[in-house]
Amino acid sequence: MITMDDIIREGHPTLRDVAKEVPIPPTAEDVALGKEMLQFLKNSQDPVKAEELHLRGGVGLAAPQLDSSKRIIAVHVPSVDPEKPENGISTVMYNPKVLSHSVQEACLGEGEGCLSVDREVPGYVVRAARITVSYYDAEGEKHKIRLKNYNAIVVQHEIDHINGIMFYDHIDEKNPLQLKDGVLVIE
Ligand code: FHF
Ligand code: ZN
Repeated sequence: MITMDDIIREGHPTLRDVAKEVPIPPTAEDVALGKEMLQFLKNSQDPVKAEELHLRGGVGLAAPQLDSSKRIIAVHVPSVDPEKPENGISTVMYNPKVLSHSVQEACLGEGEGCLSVDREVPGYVVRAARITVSYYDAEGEKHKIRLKNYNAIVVQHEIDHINGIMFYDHIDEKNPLQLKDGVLVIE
């Protein structure tokens, strides 16, 4: 089981490496890792388990955060509307790739945080509002999906990790809370 002790923190060089593609179909080891990553996210969002295990709540996790320099990410964003579970996303992606993105930009109104960053970093993290992503699943099947708003932001945060990029790299250090016109603010 993955716990906070397995997550490396900023300053660890692996977080700045470009992770390696994984073989497709994924090896049994990579399938097991993906499952563990998704289970960590579920546990971290379960109030009872999160307290027992001292987990910080997370909606995404990338293999490099576990000091494993592989292009594997997990995302677990439950839909806010129980009538529309398709608005959420819960999956493991092997070799995910952003095929295209909107010109329109978006950011979270609260800024972003990271399981590998034990401090608050204020500032807007401006990203694409919509992306088209390809990835392989645990069975080696290829998928191509369109994501928007919050789901798109989370997946971009995770794909950044497999490219050695941290969320604060996107923050304007001179004017962290200044937004250009037209940037969609997600509350
Ligand atoms: C999080 N947590 O998941 C943040 C951090 C925008 O690479 O957003 O570092 F648990 C992955 C509902 C709403 C339930 C929010 C991507 C952020 C990715 C993890 N928590 C939440 C929740 C959260 C990071 N990460 C603050 C830990
Ligand atoms: Zn992160």
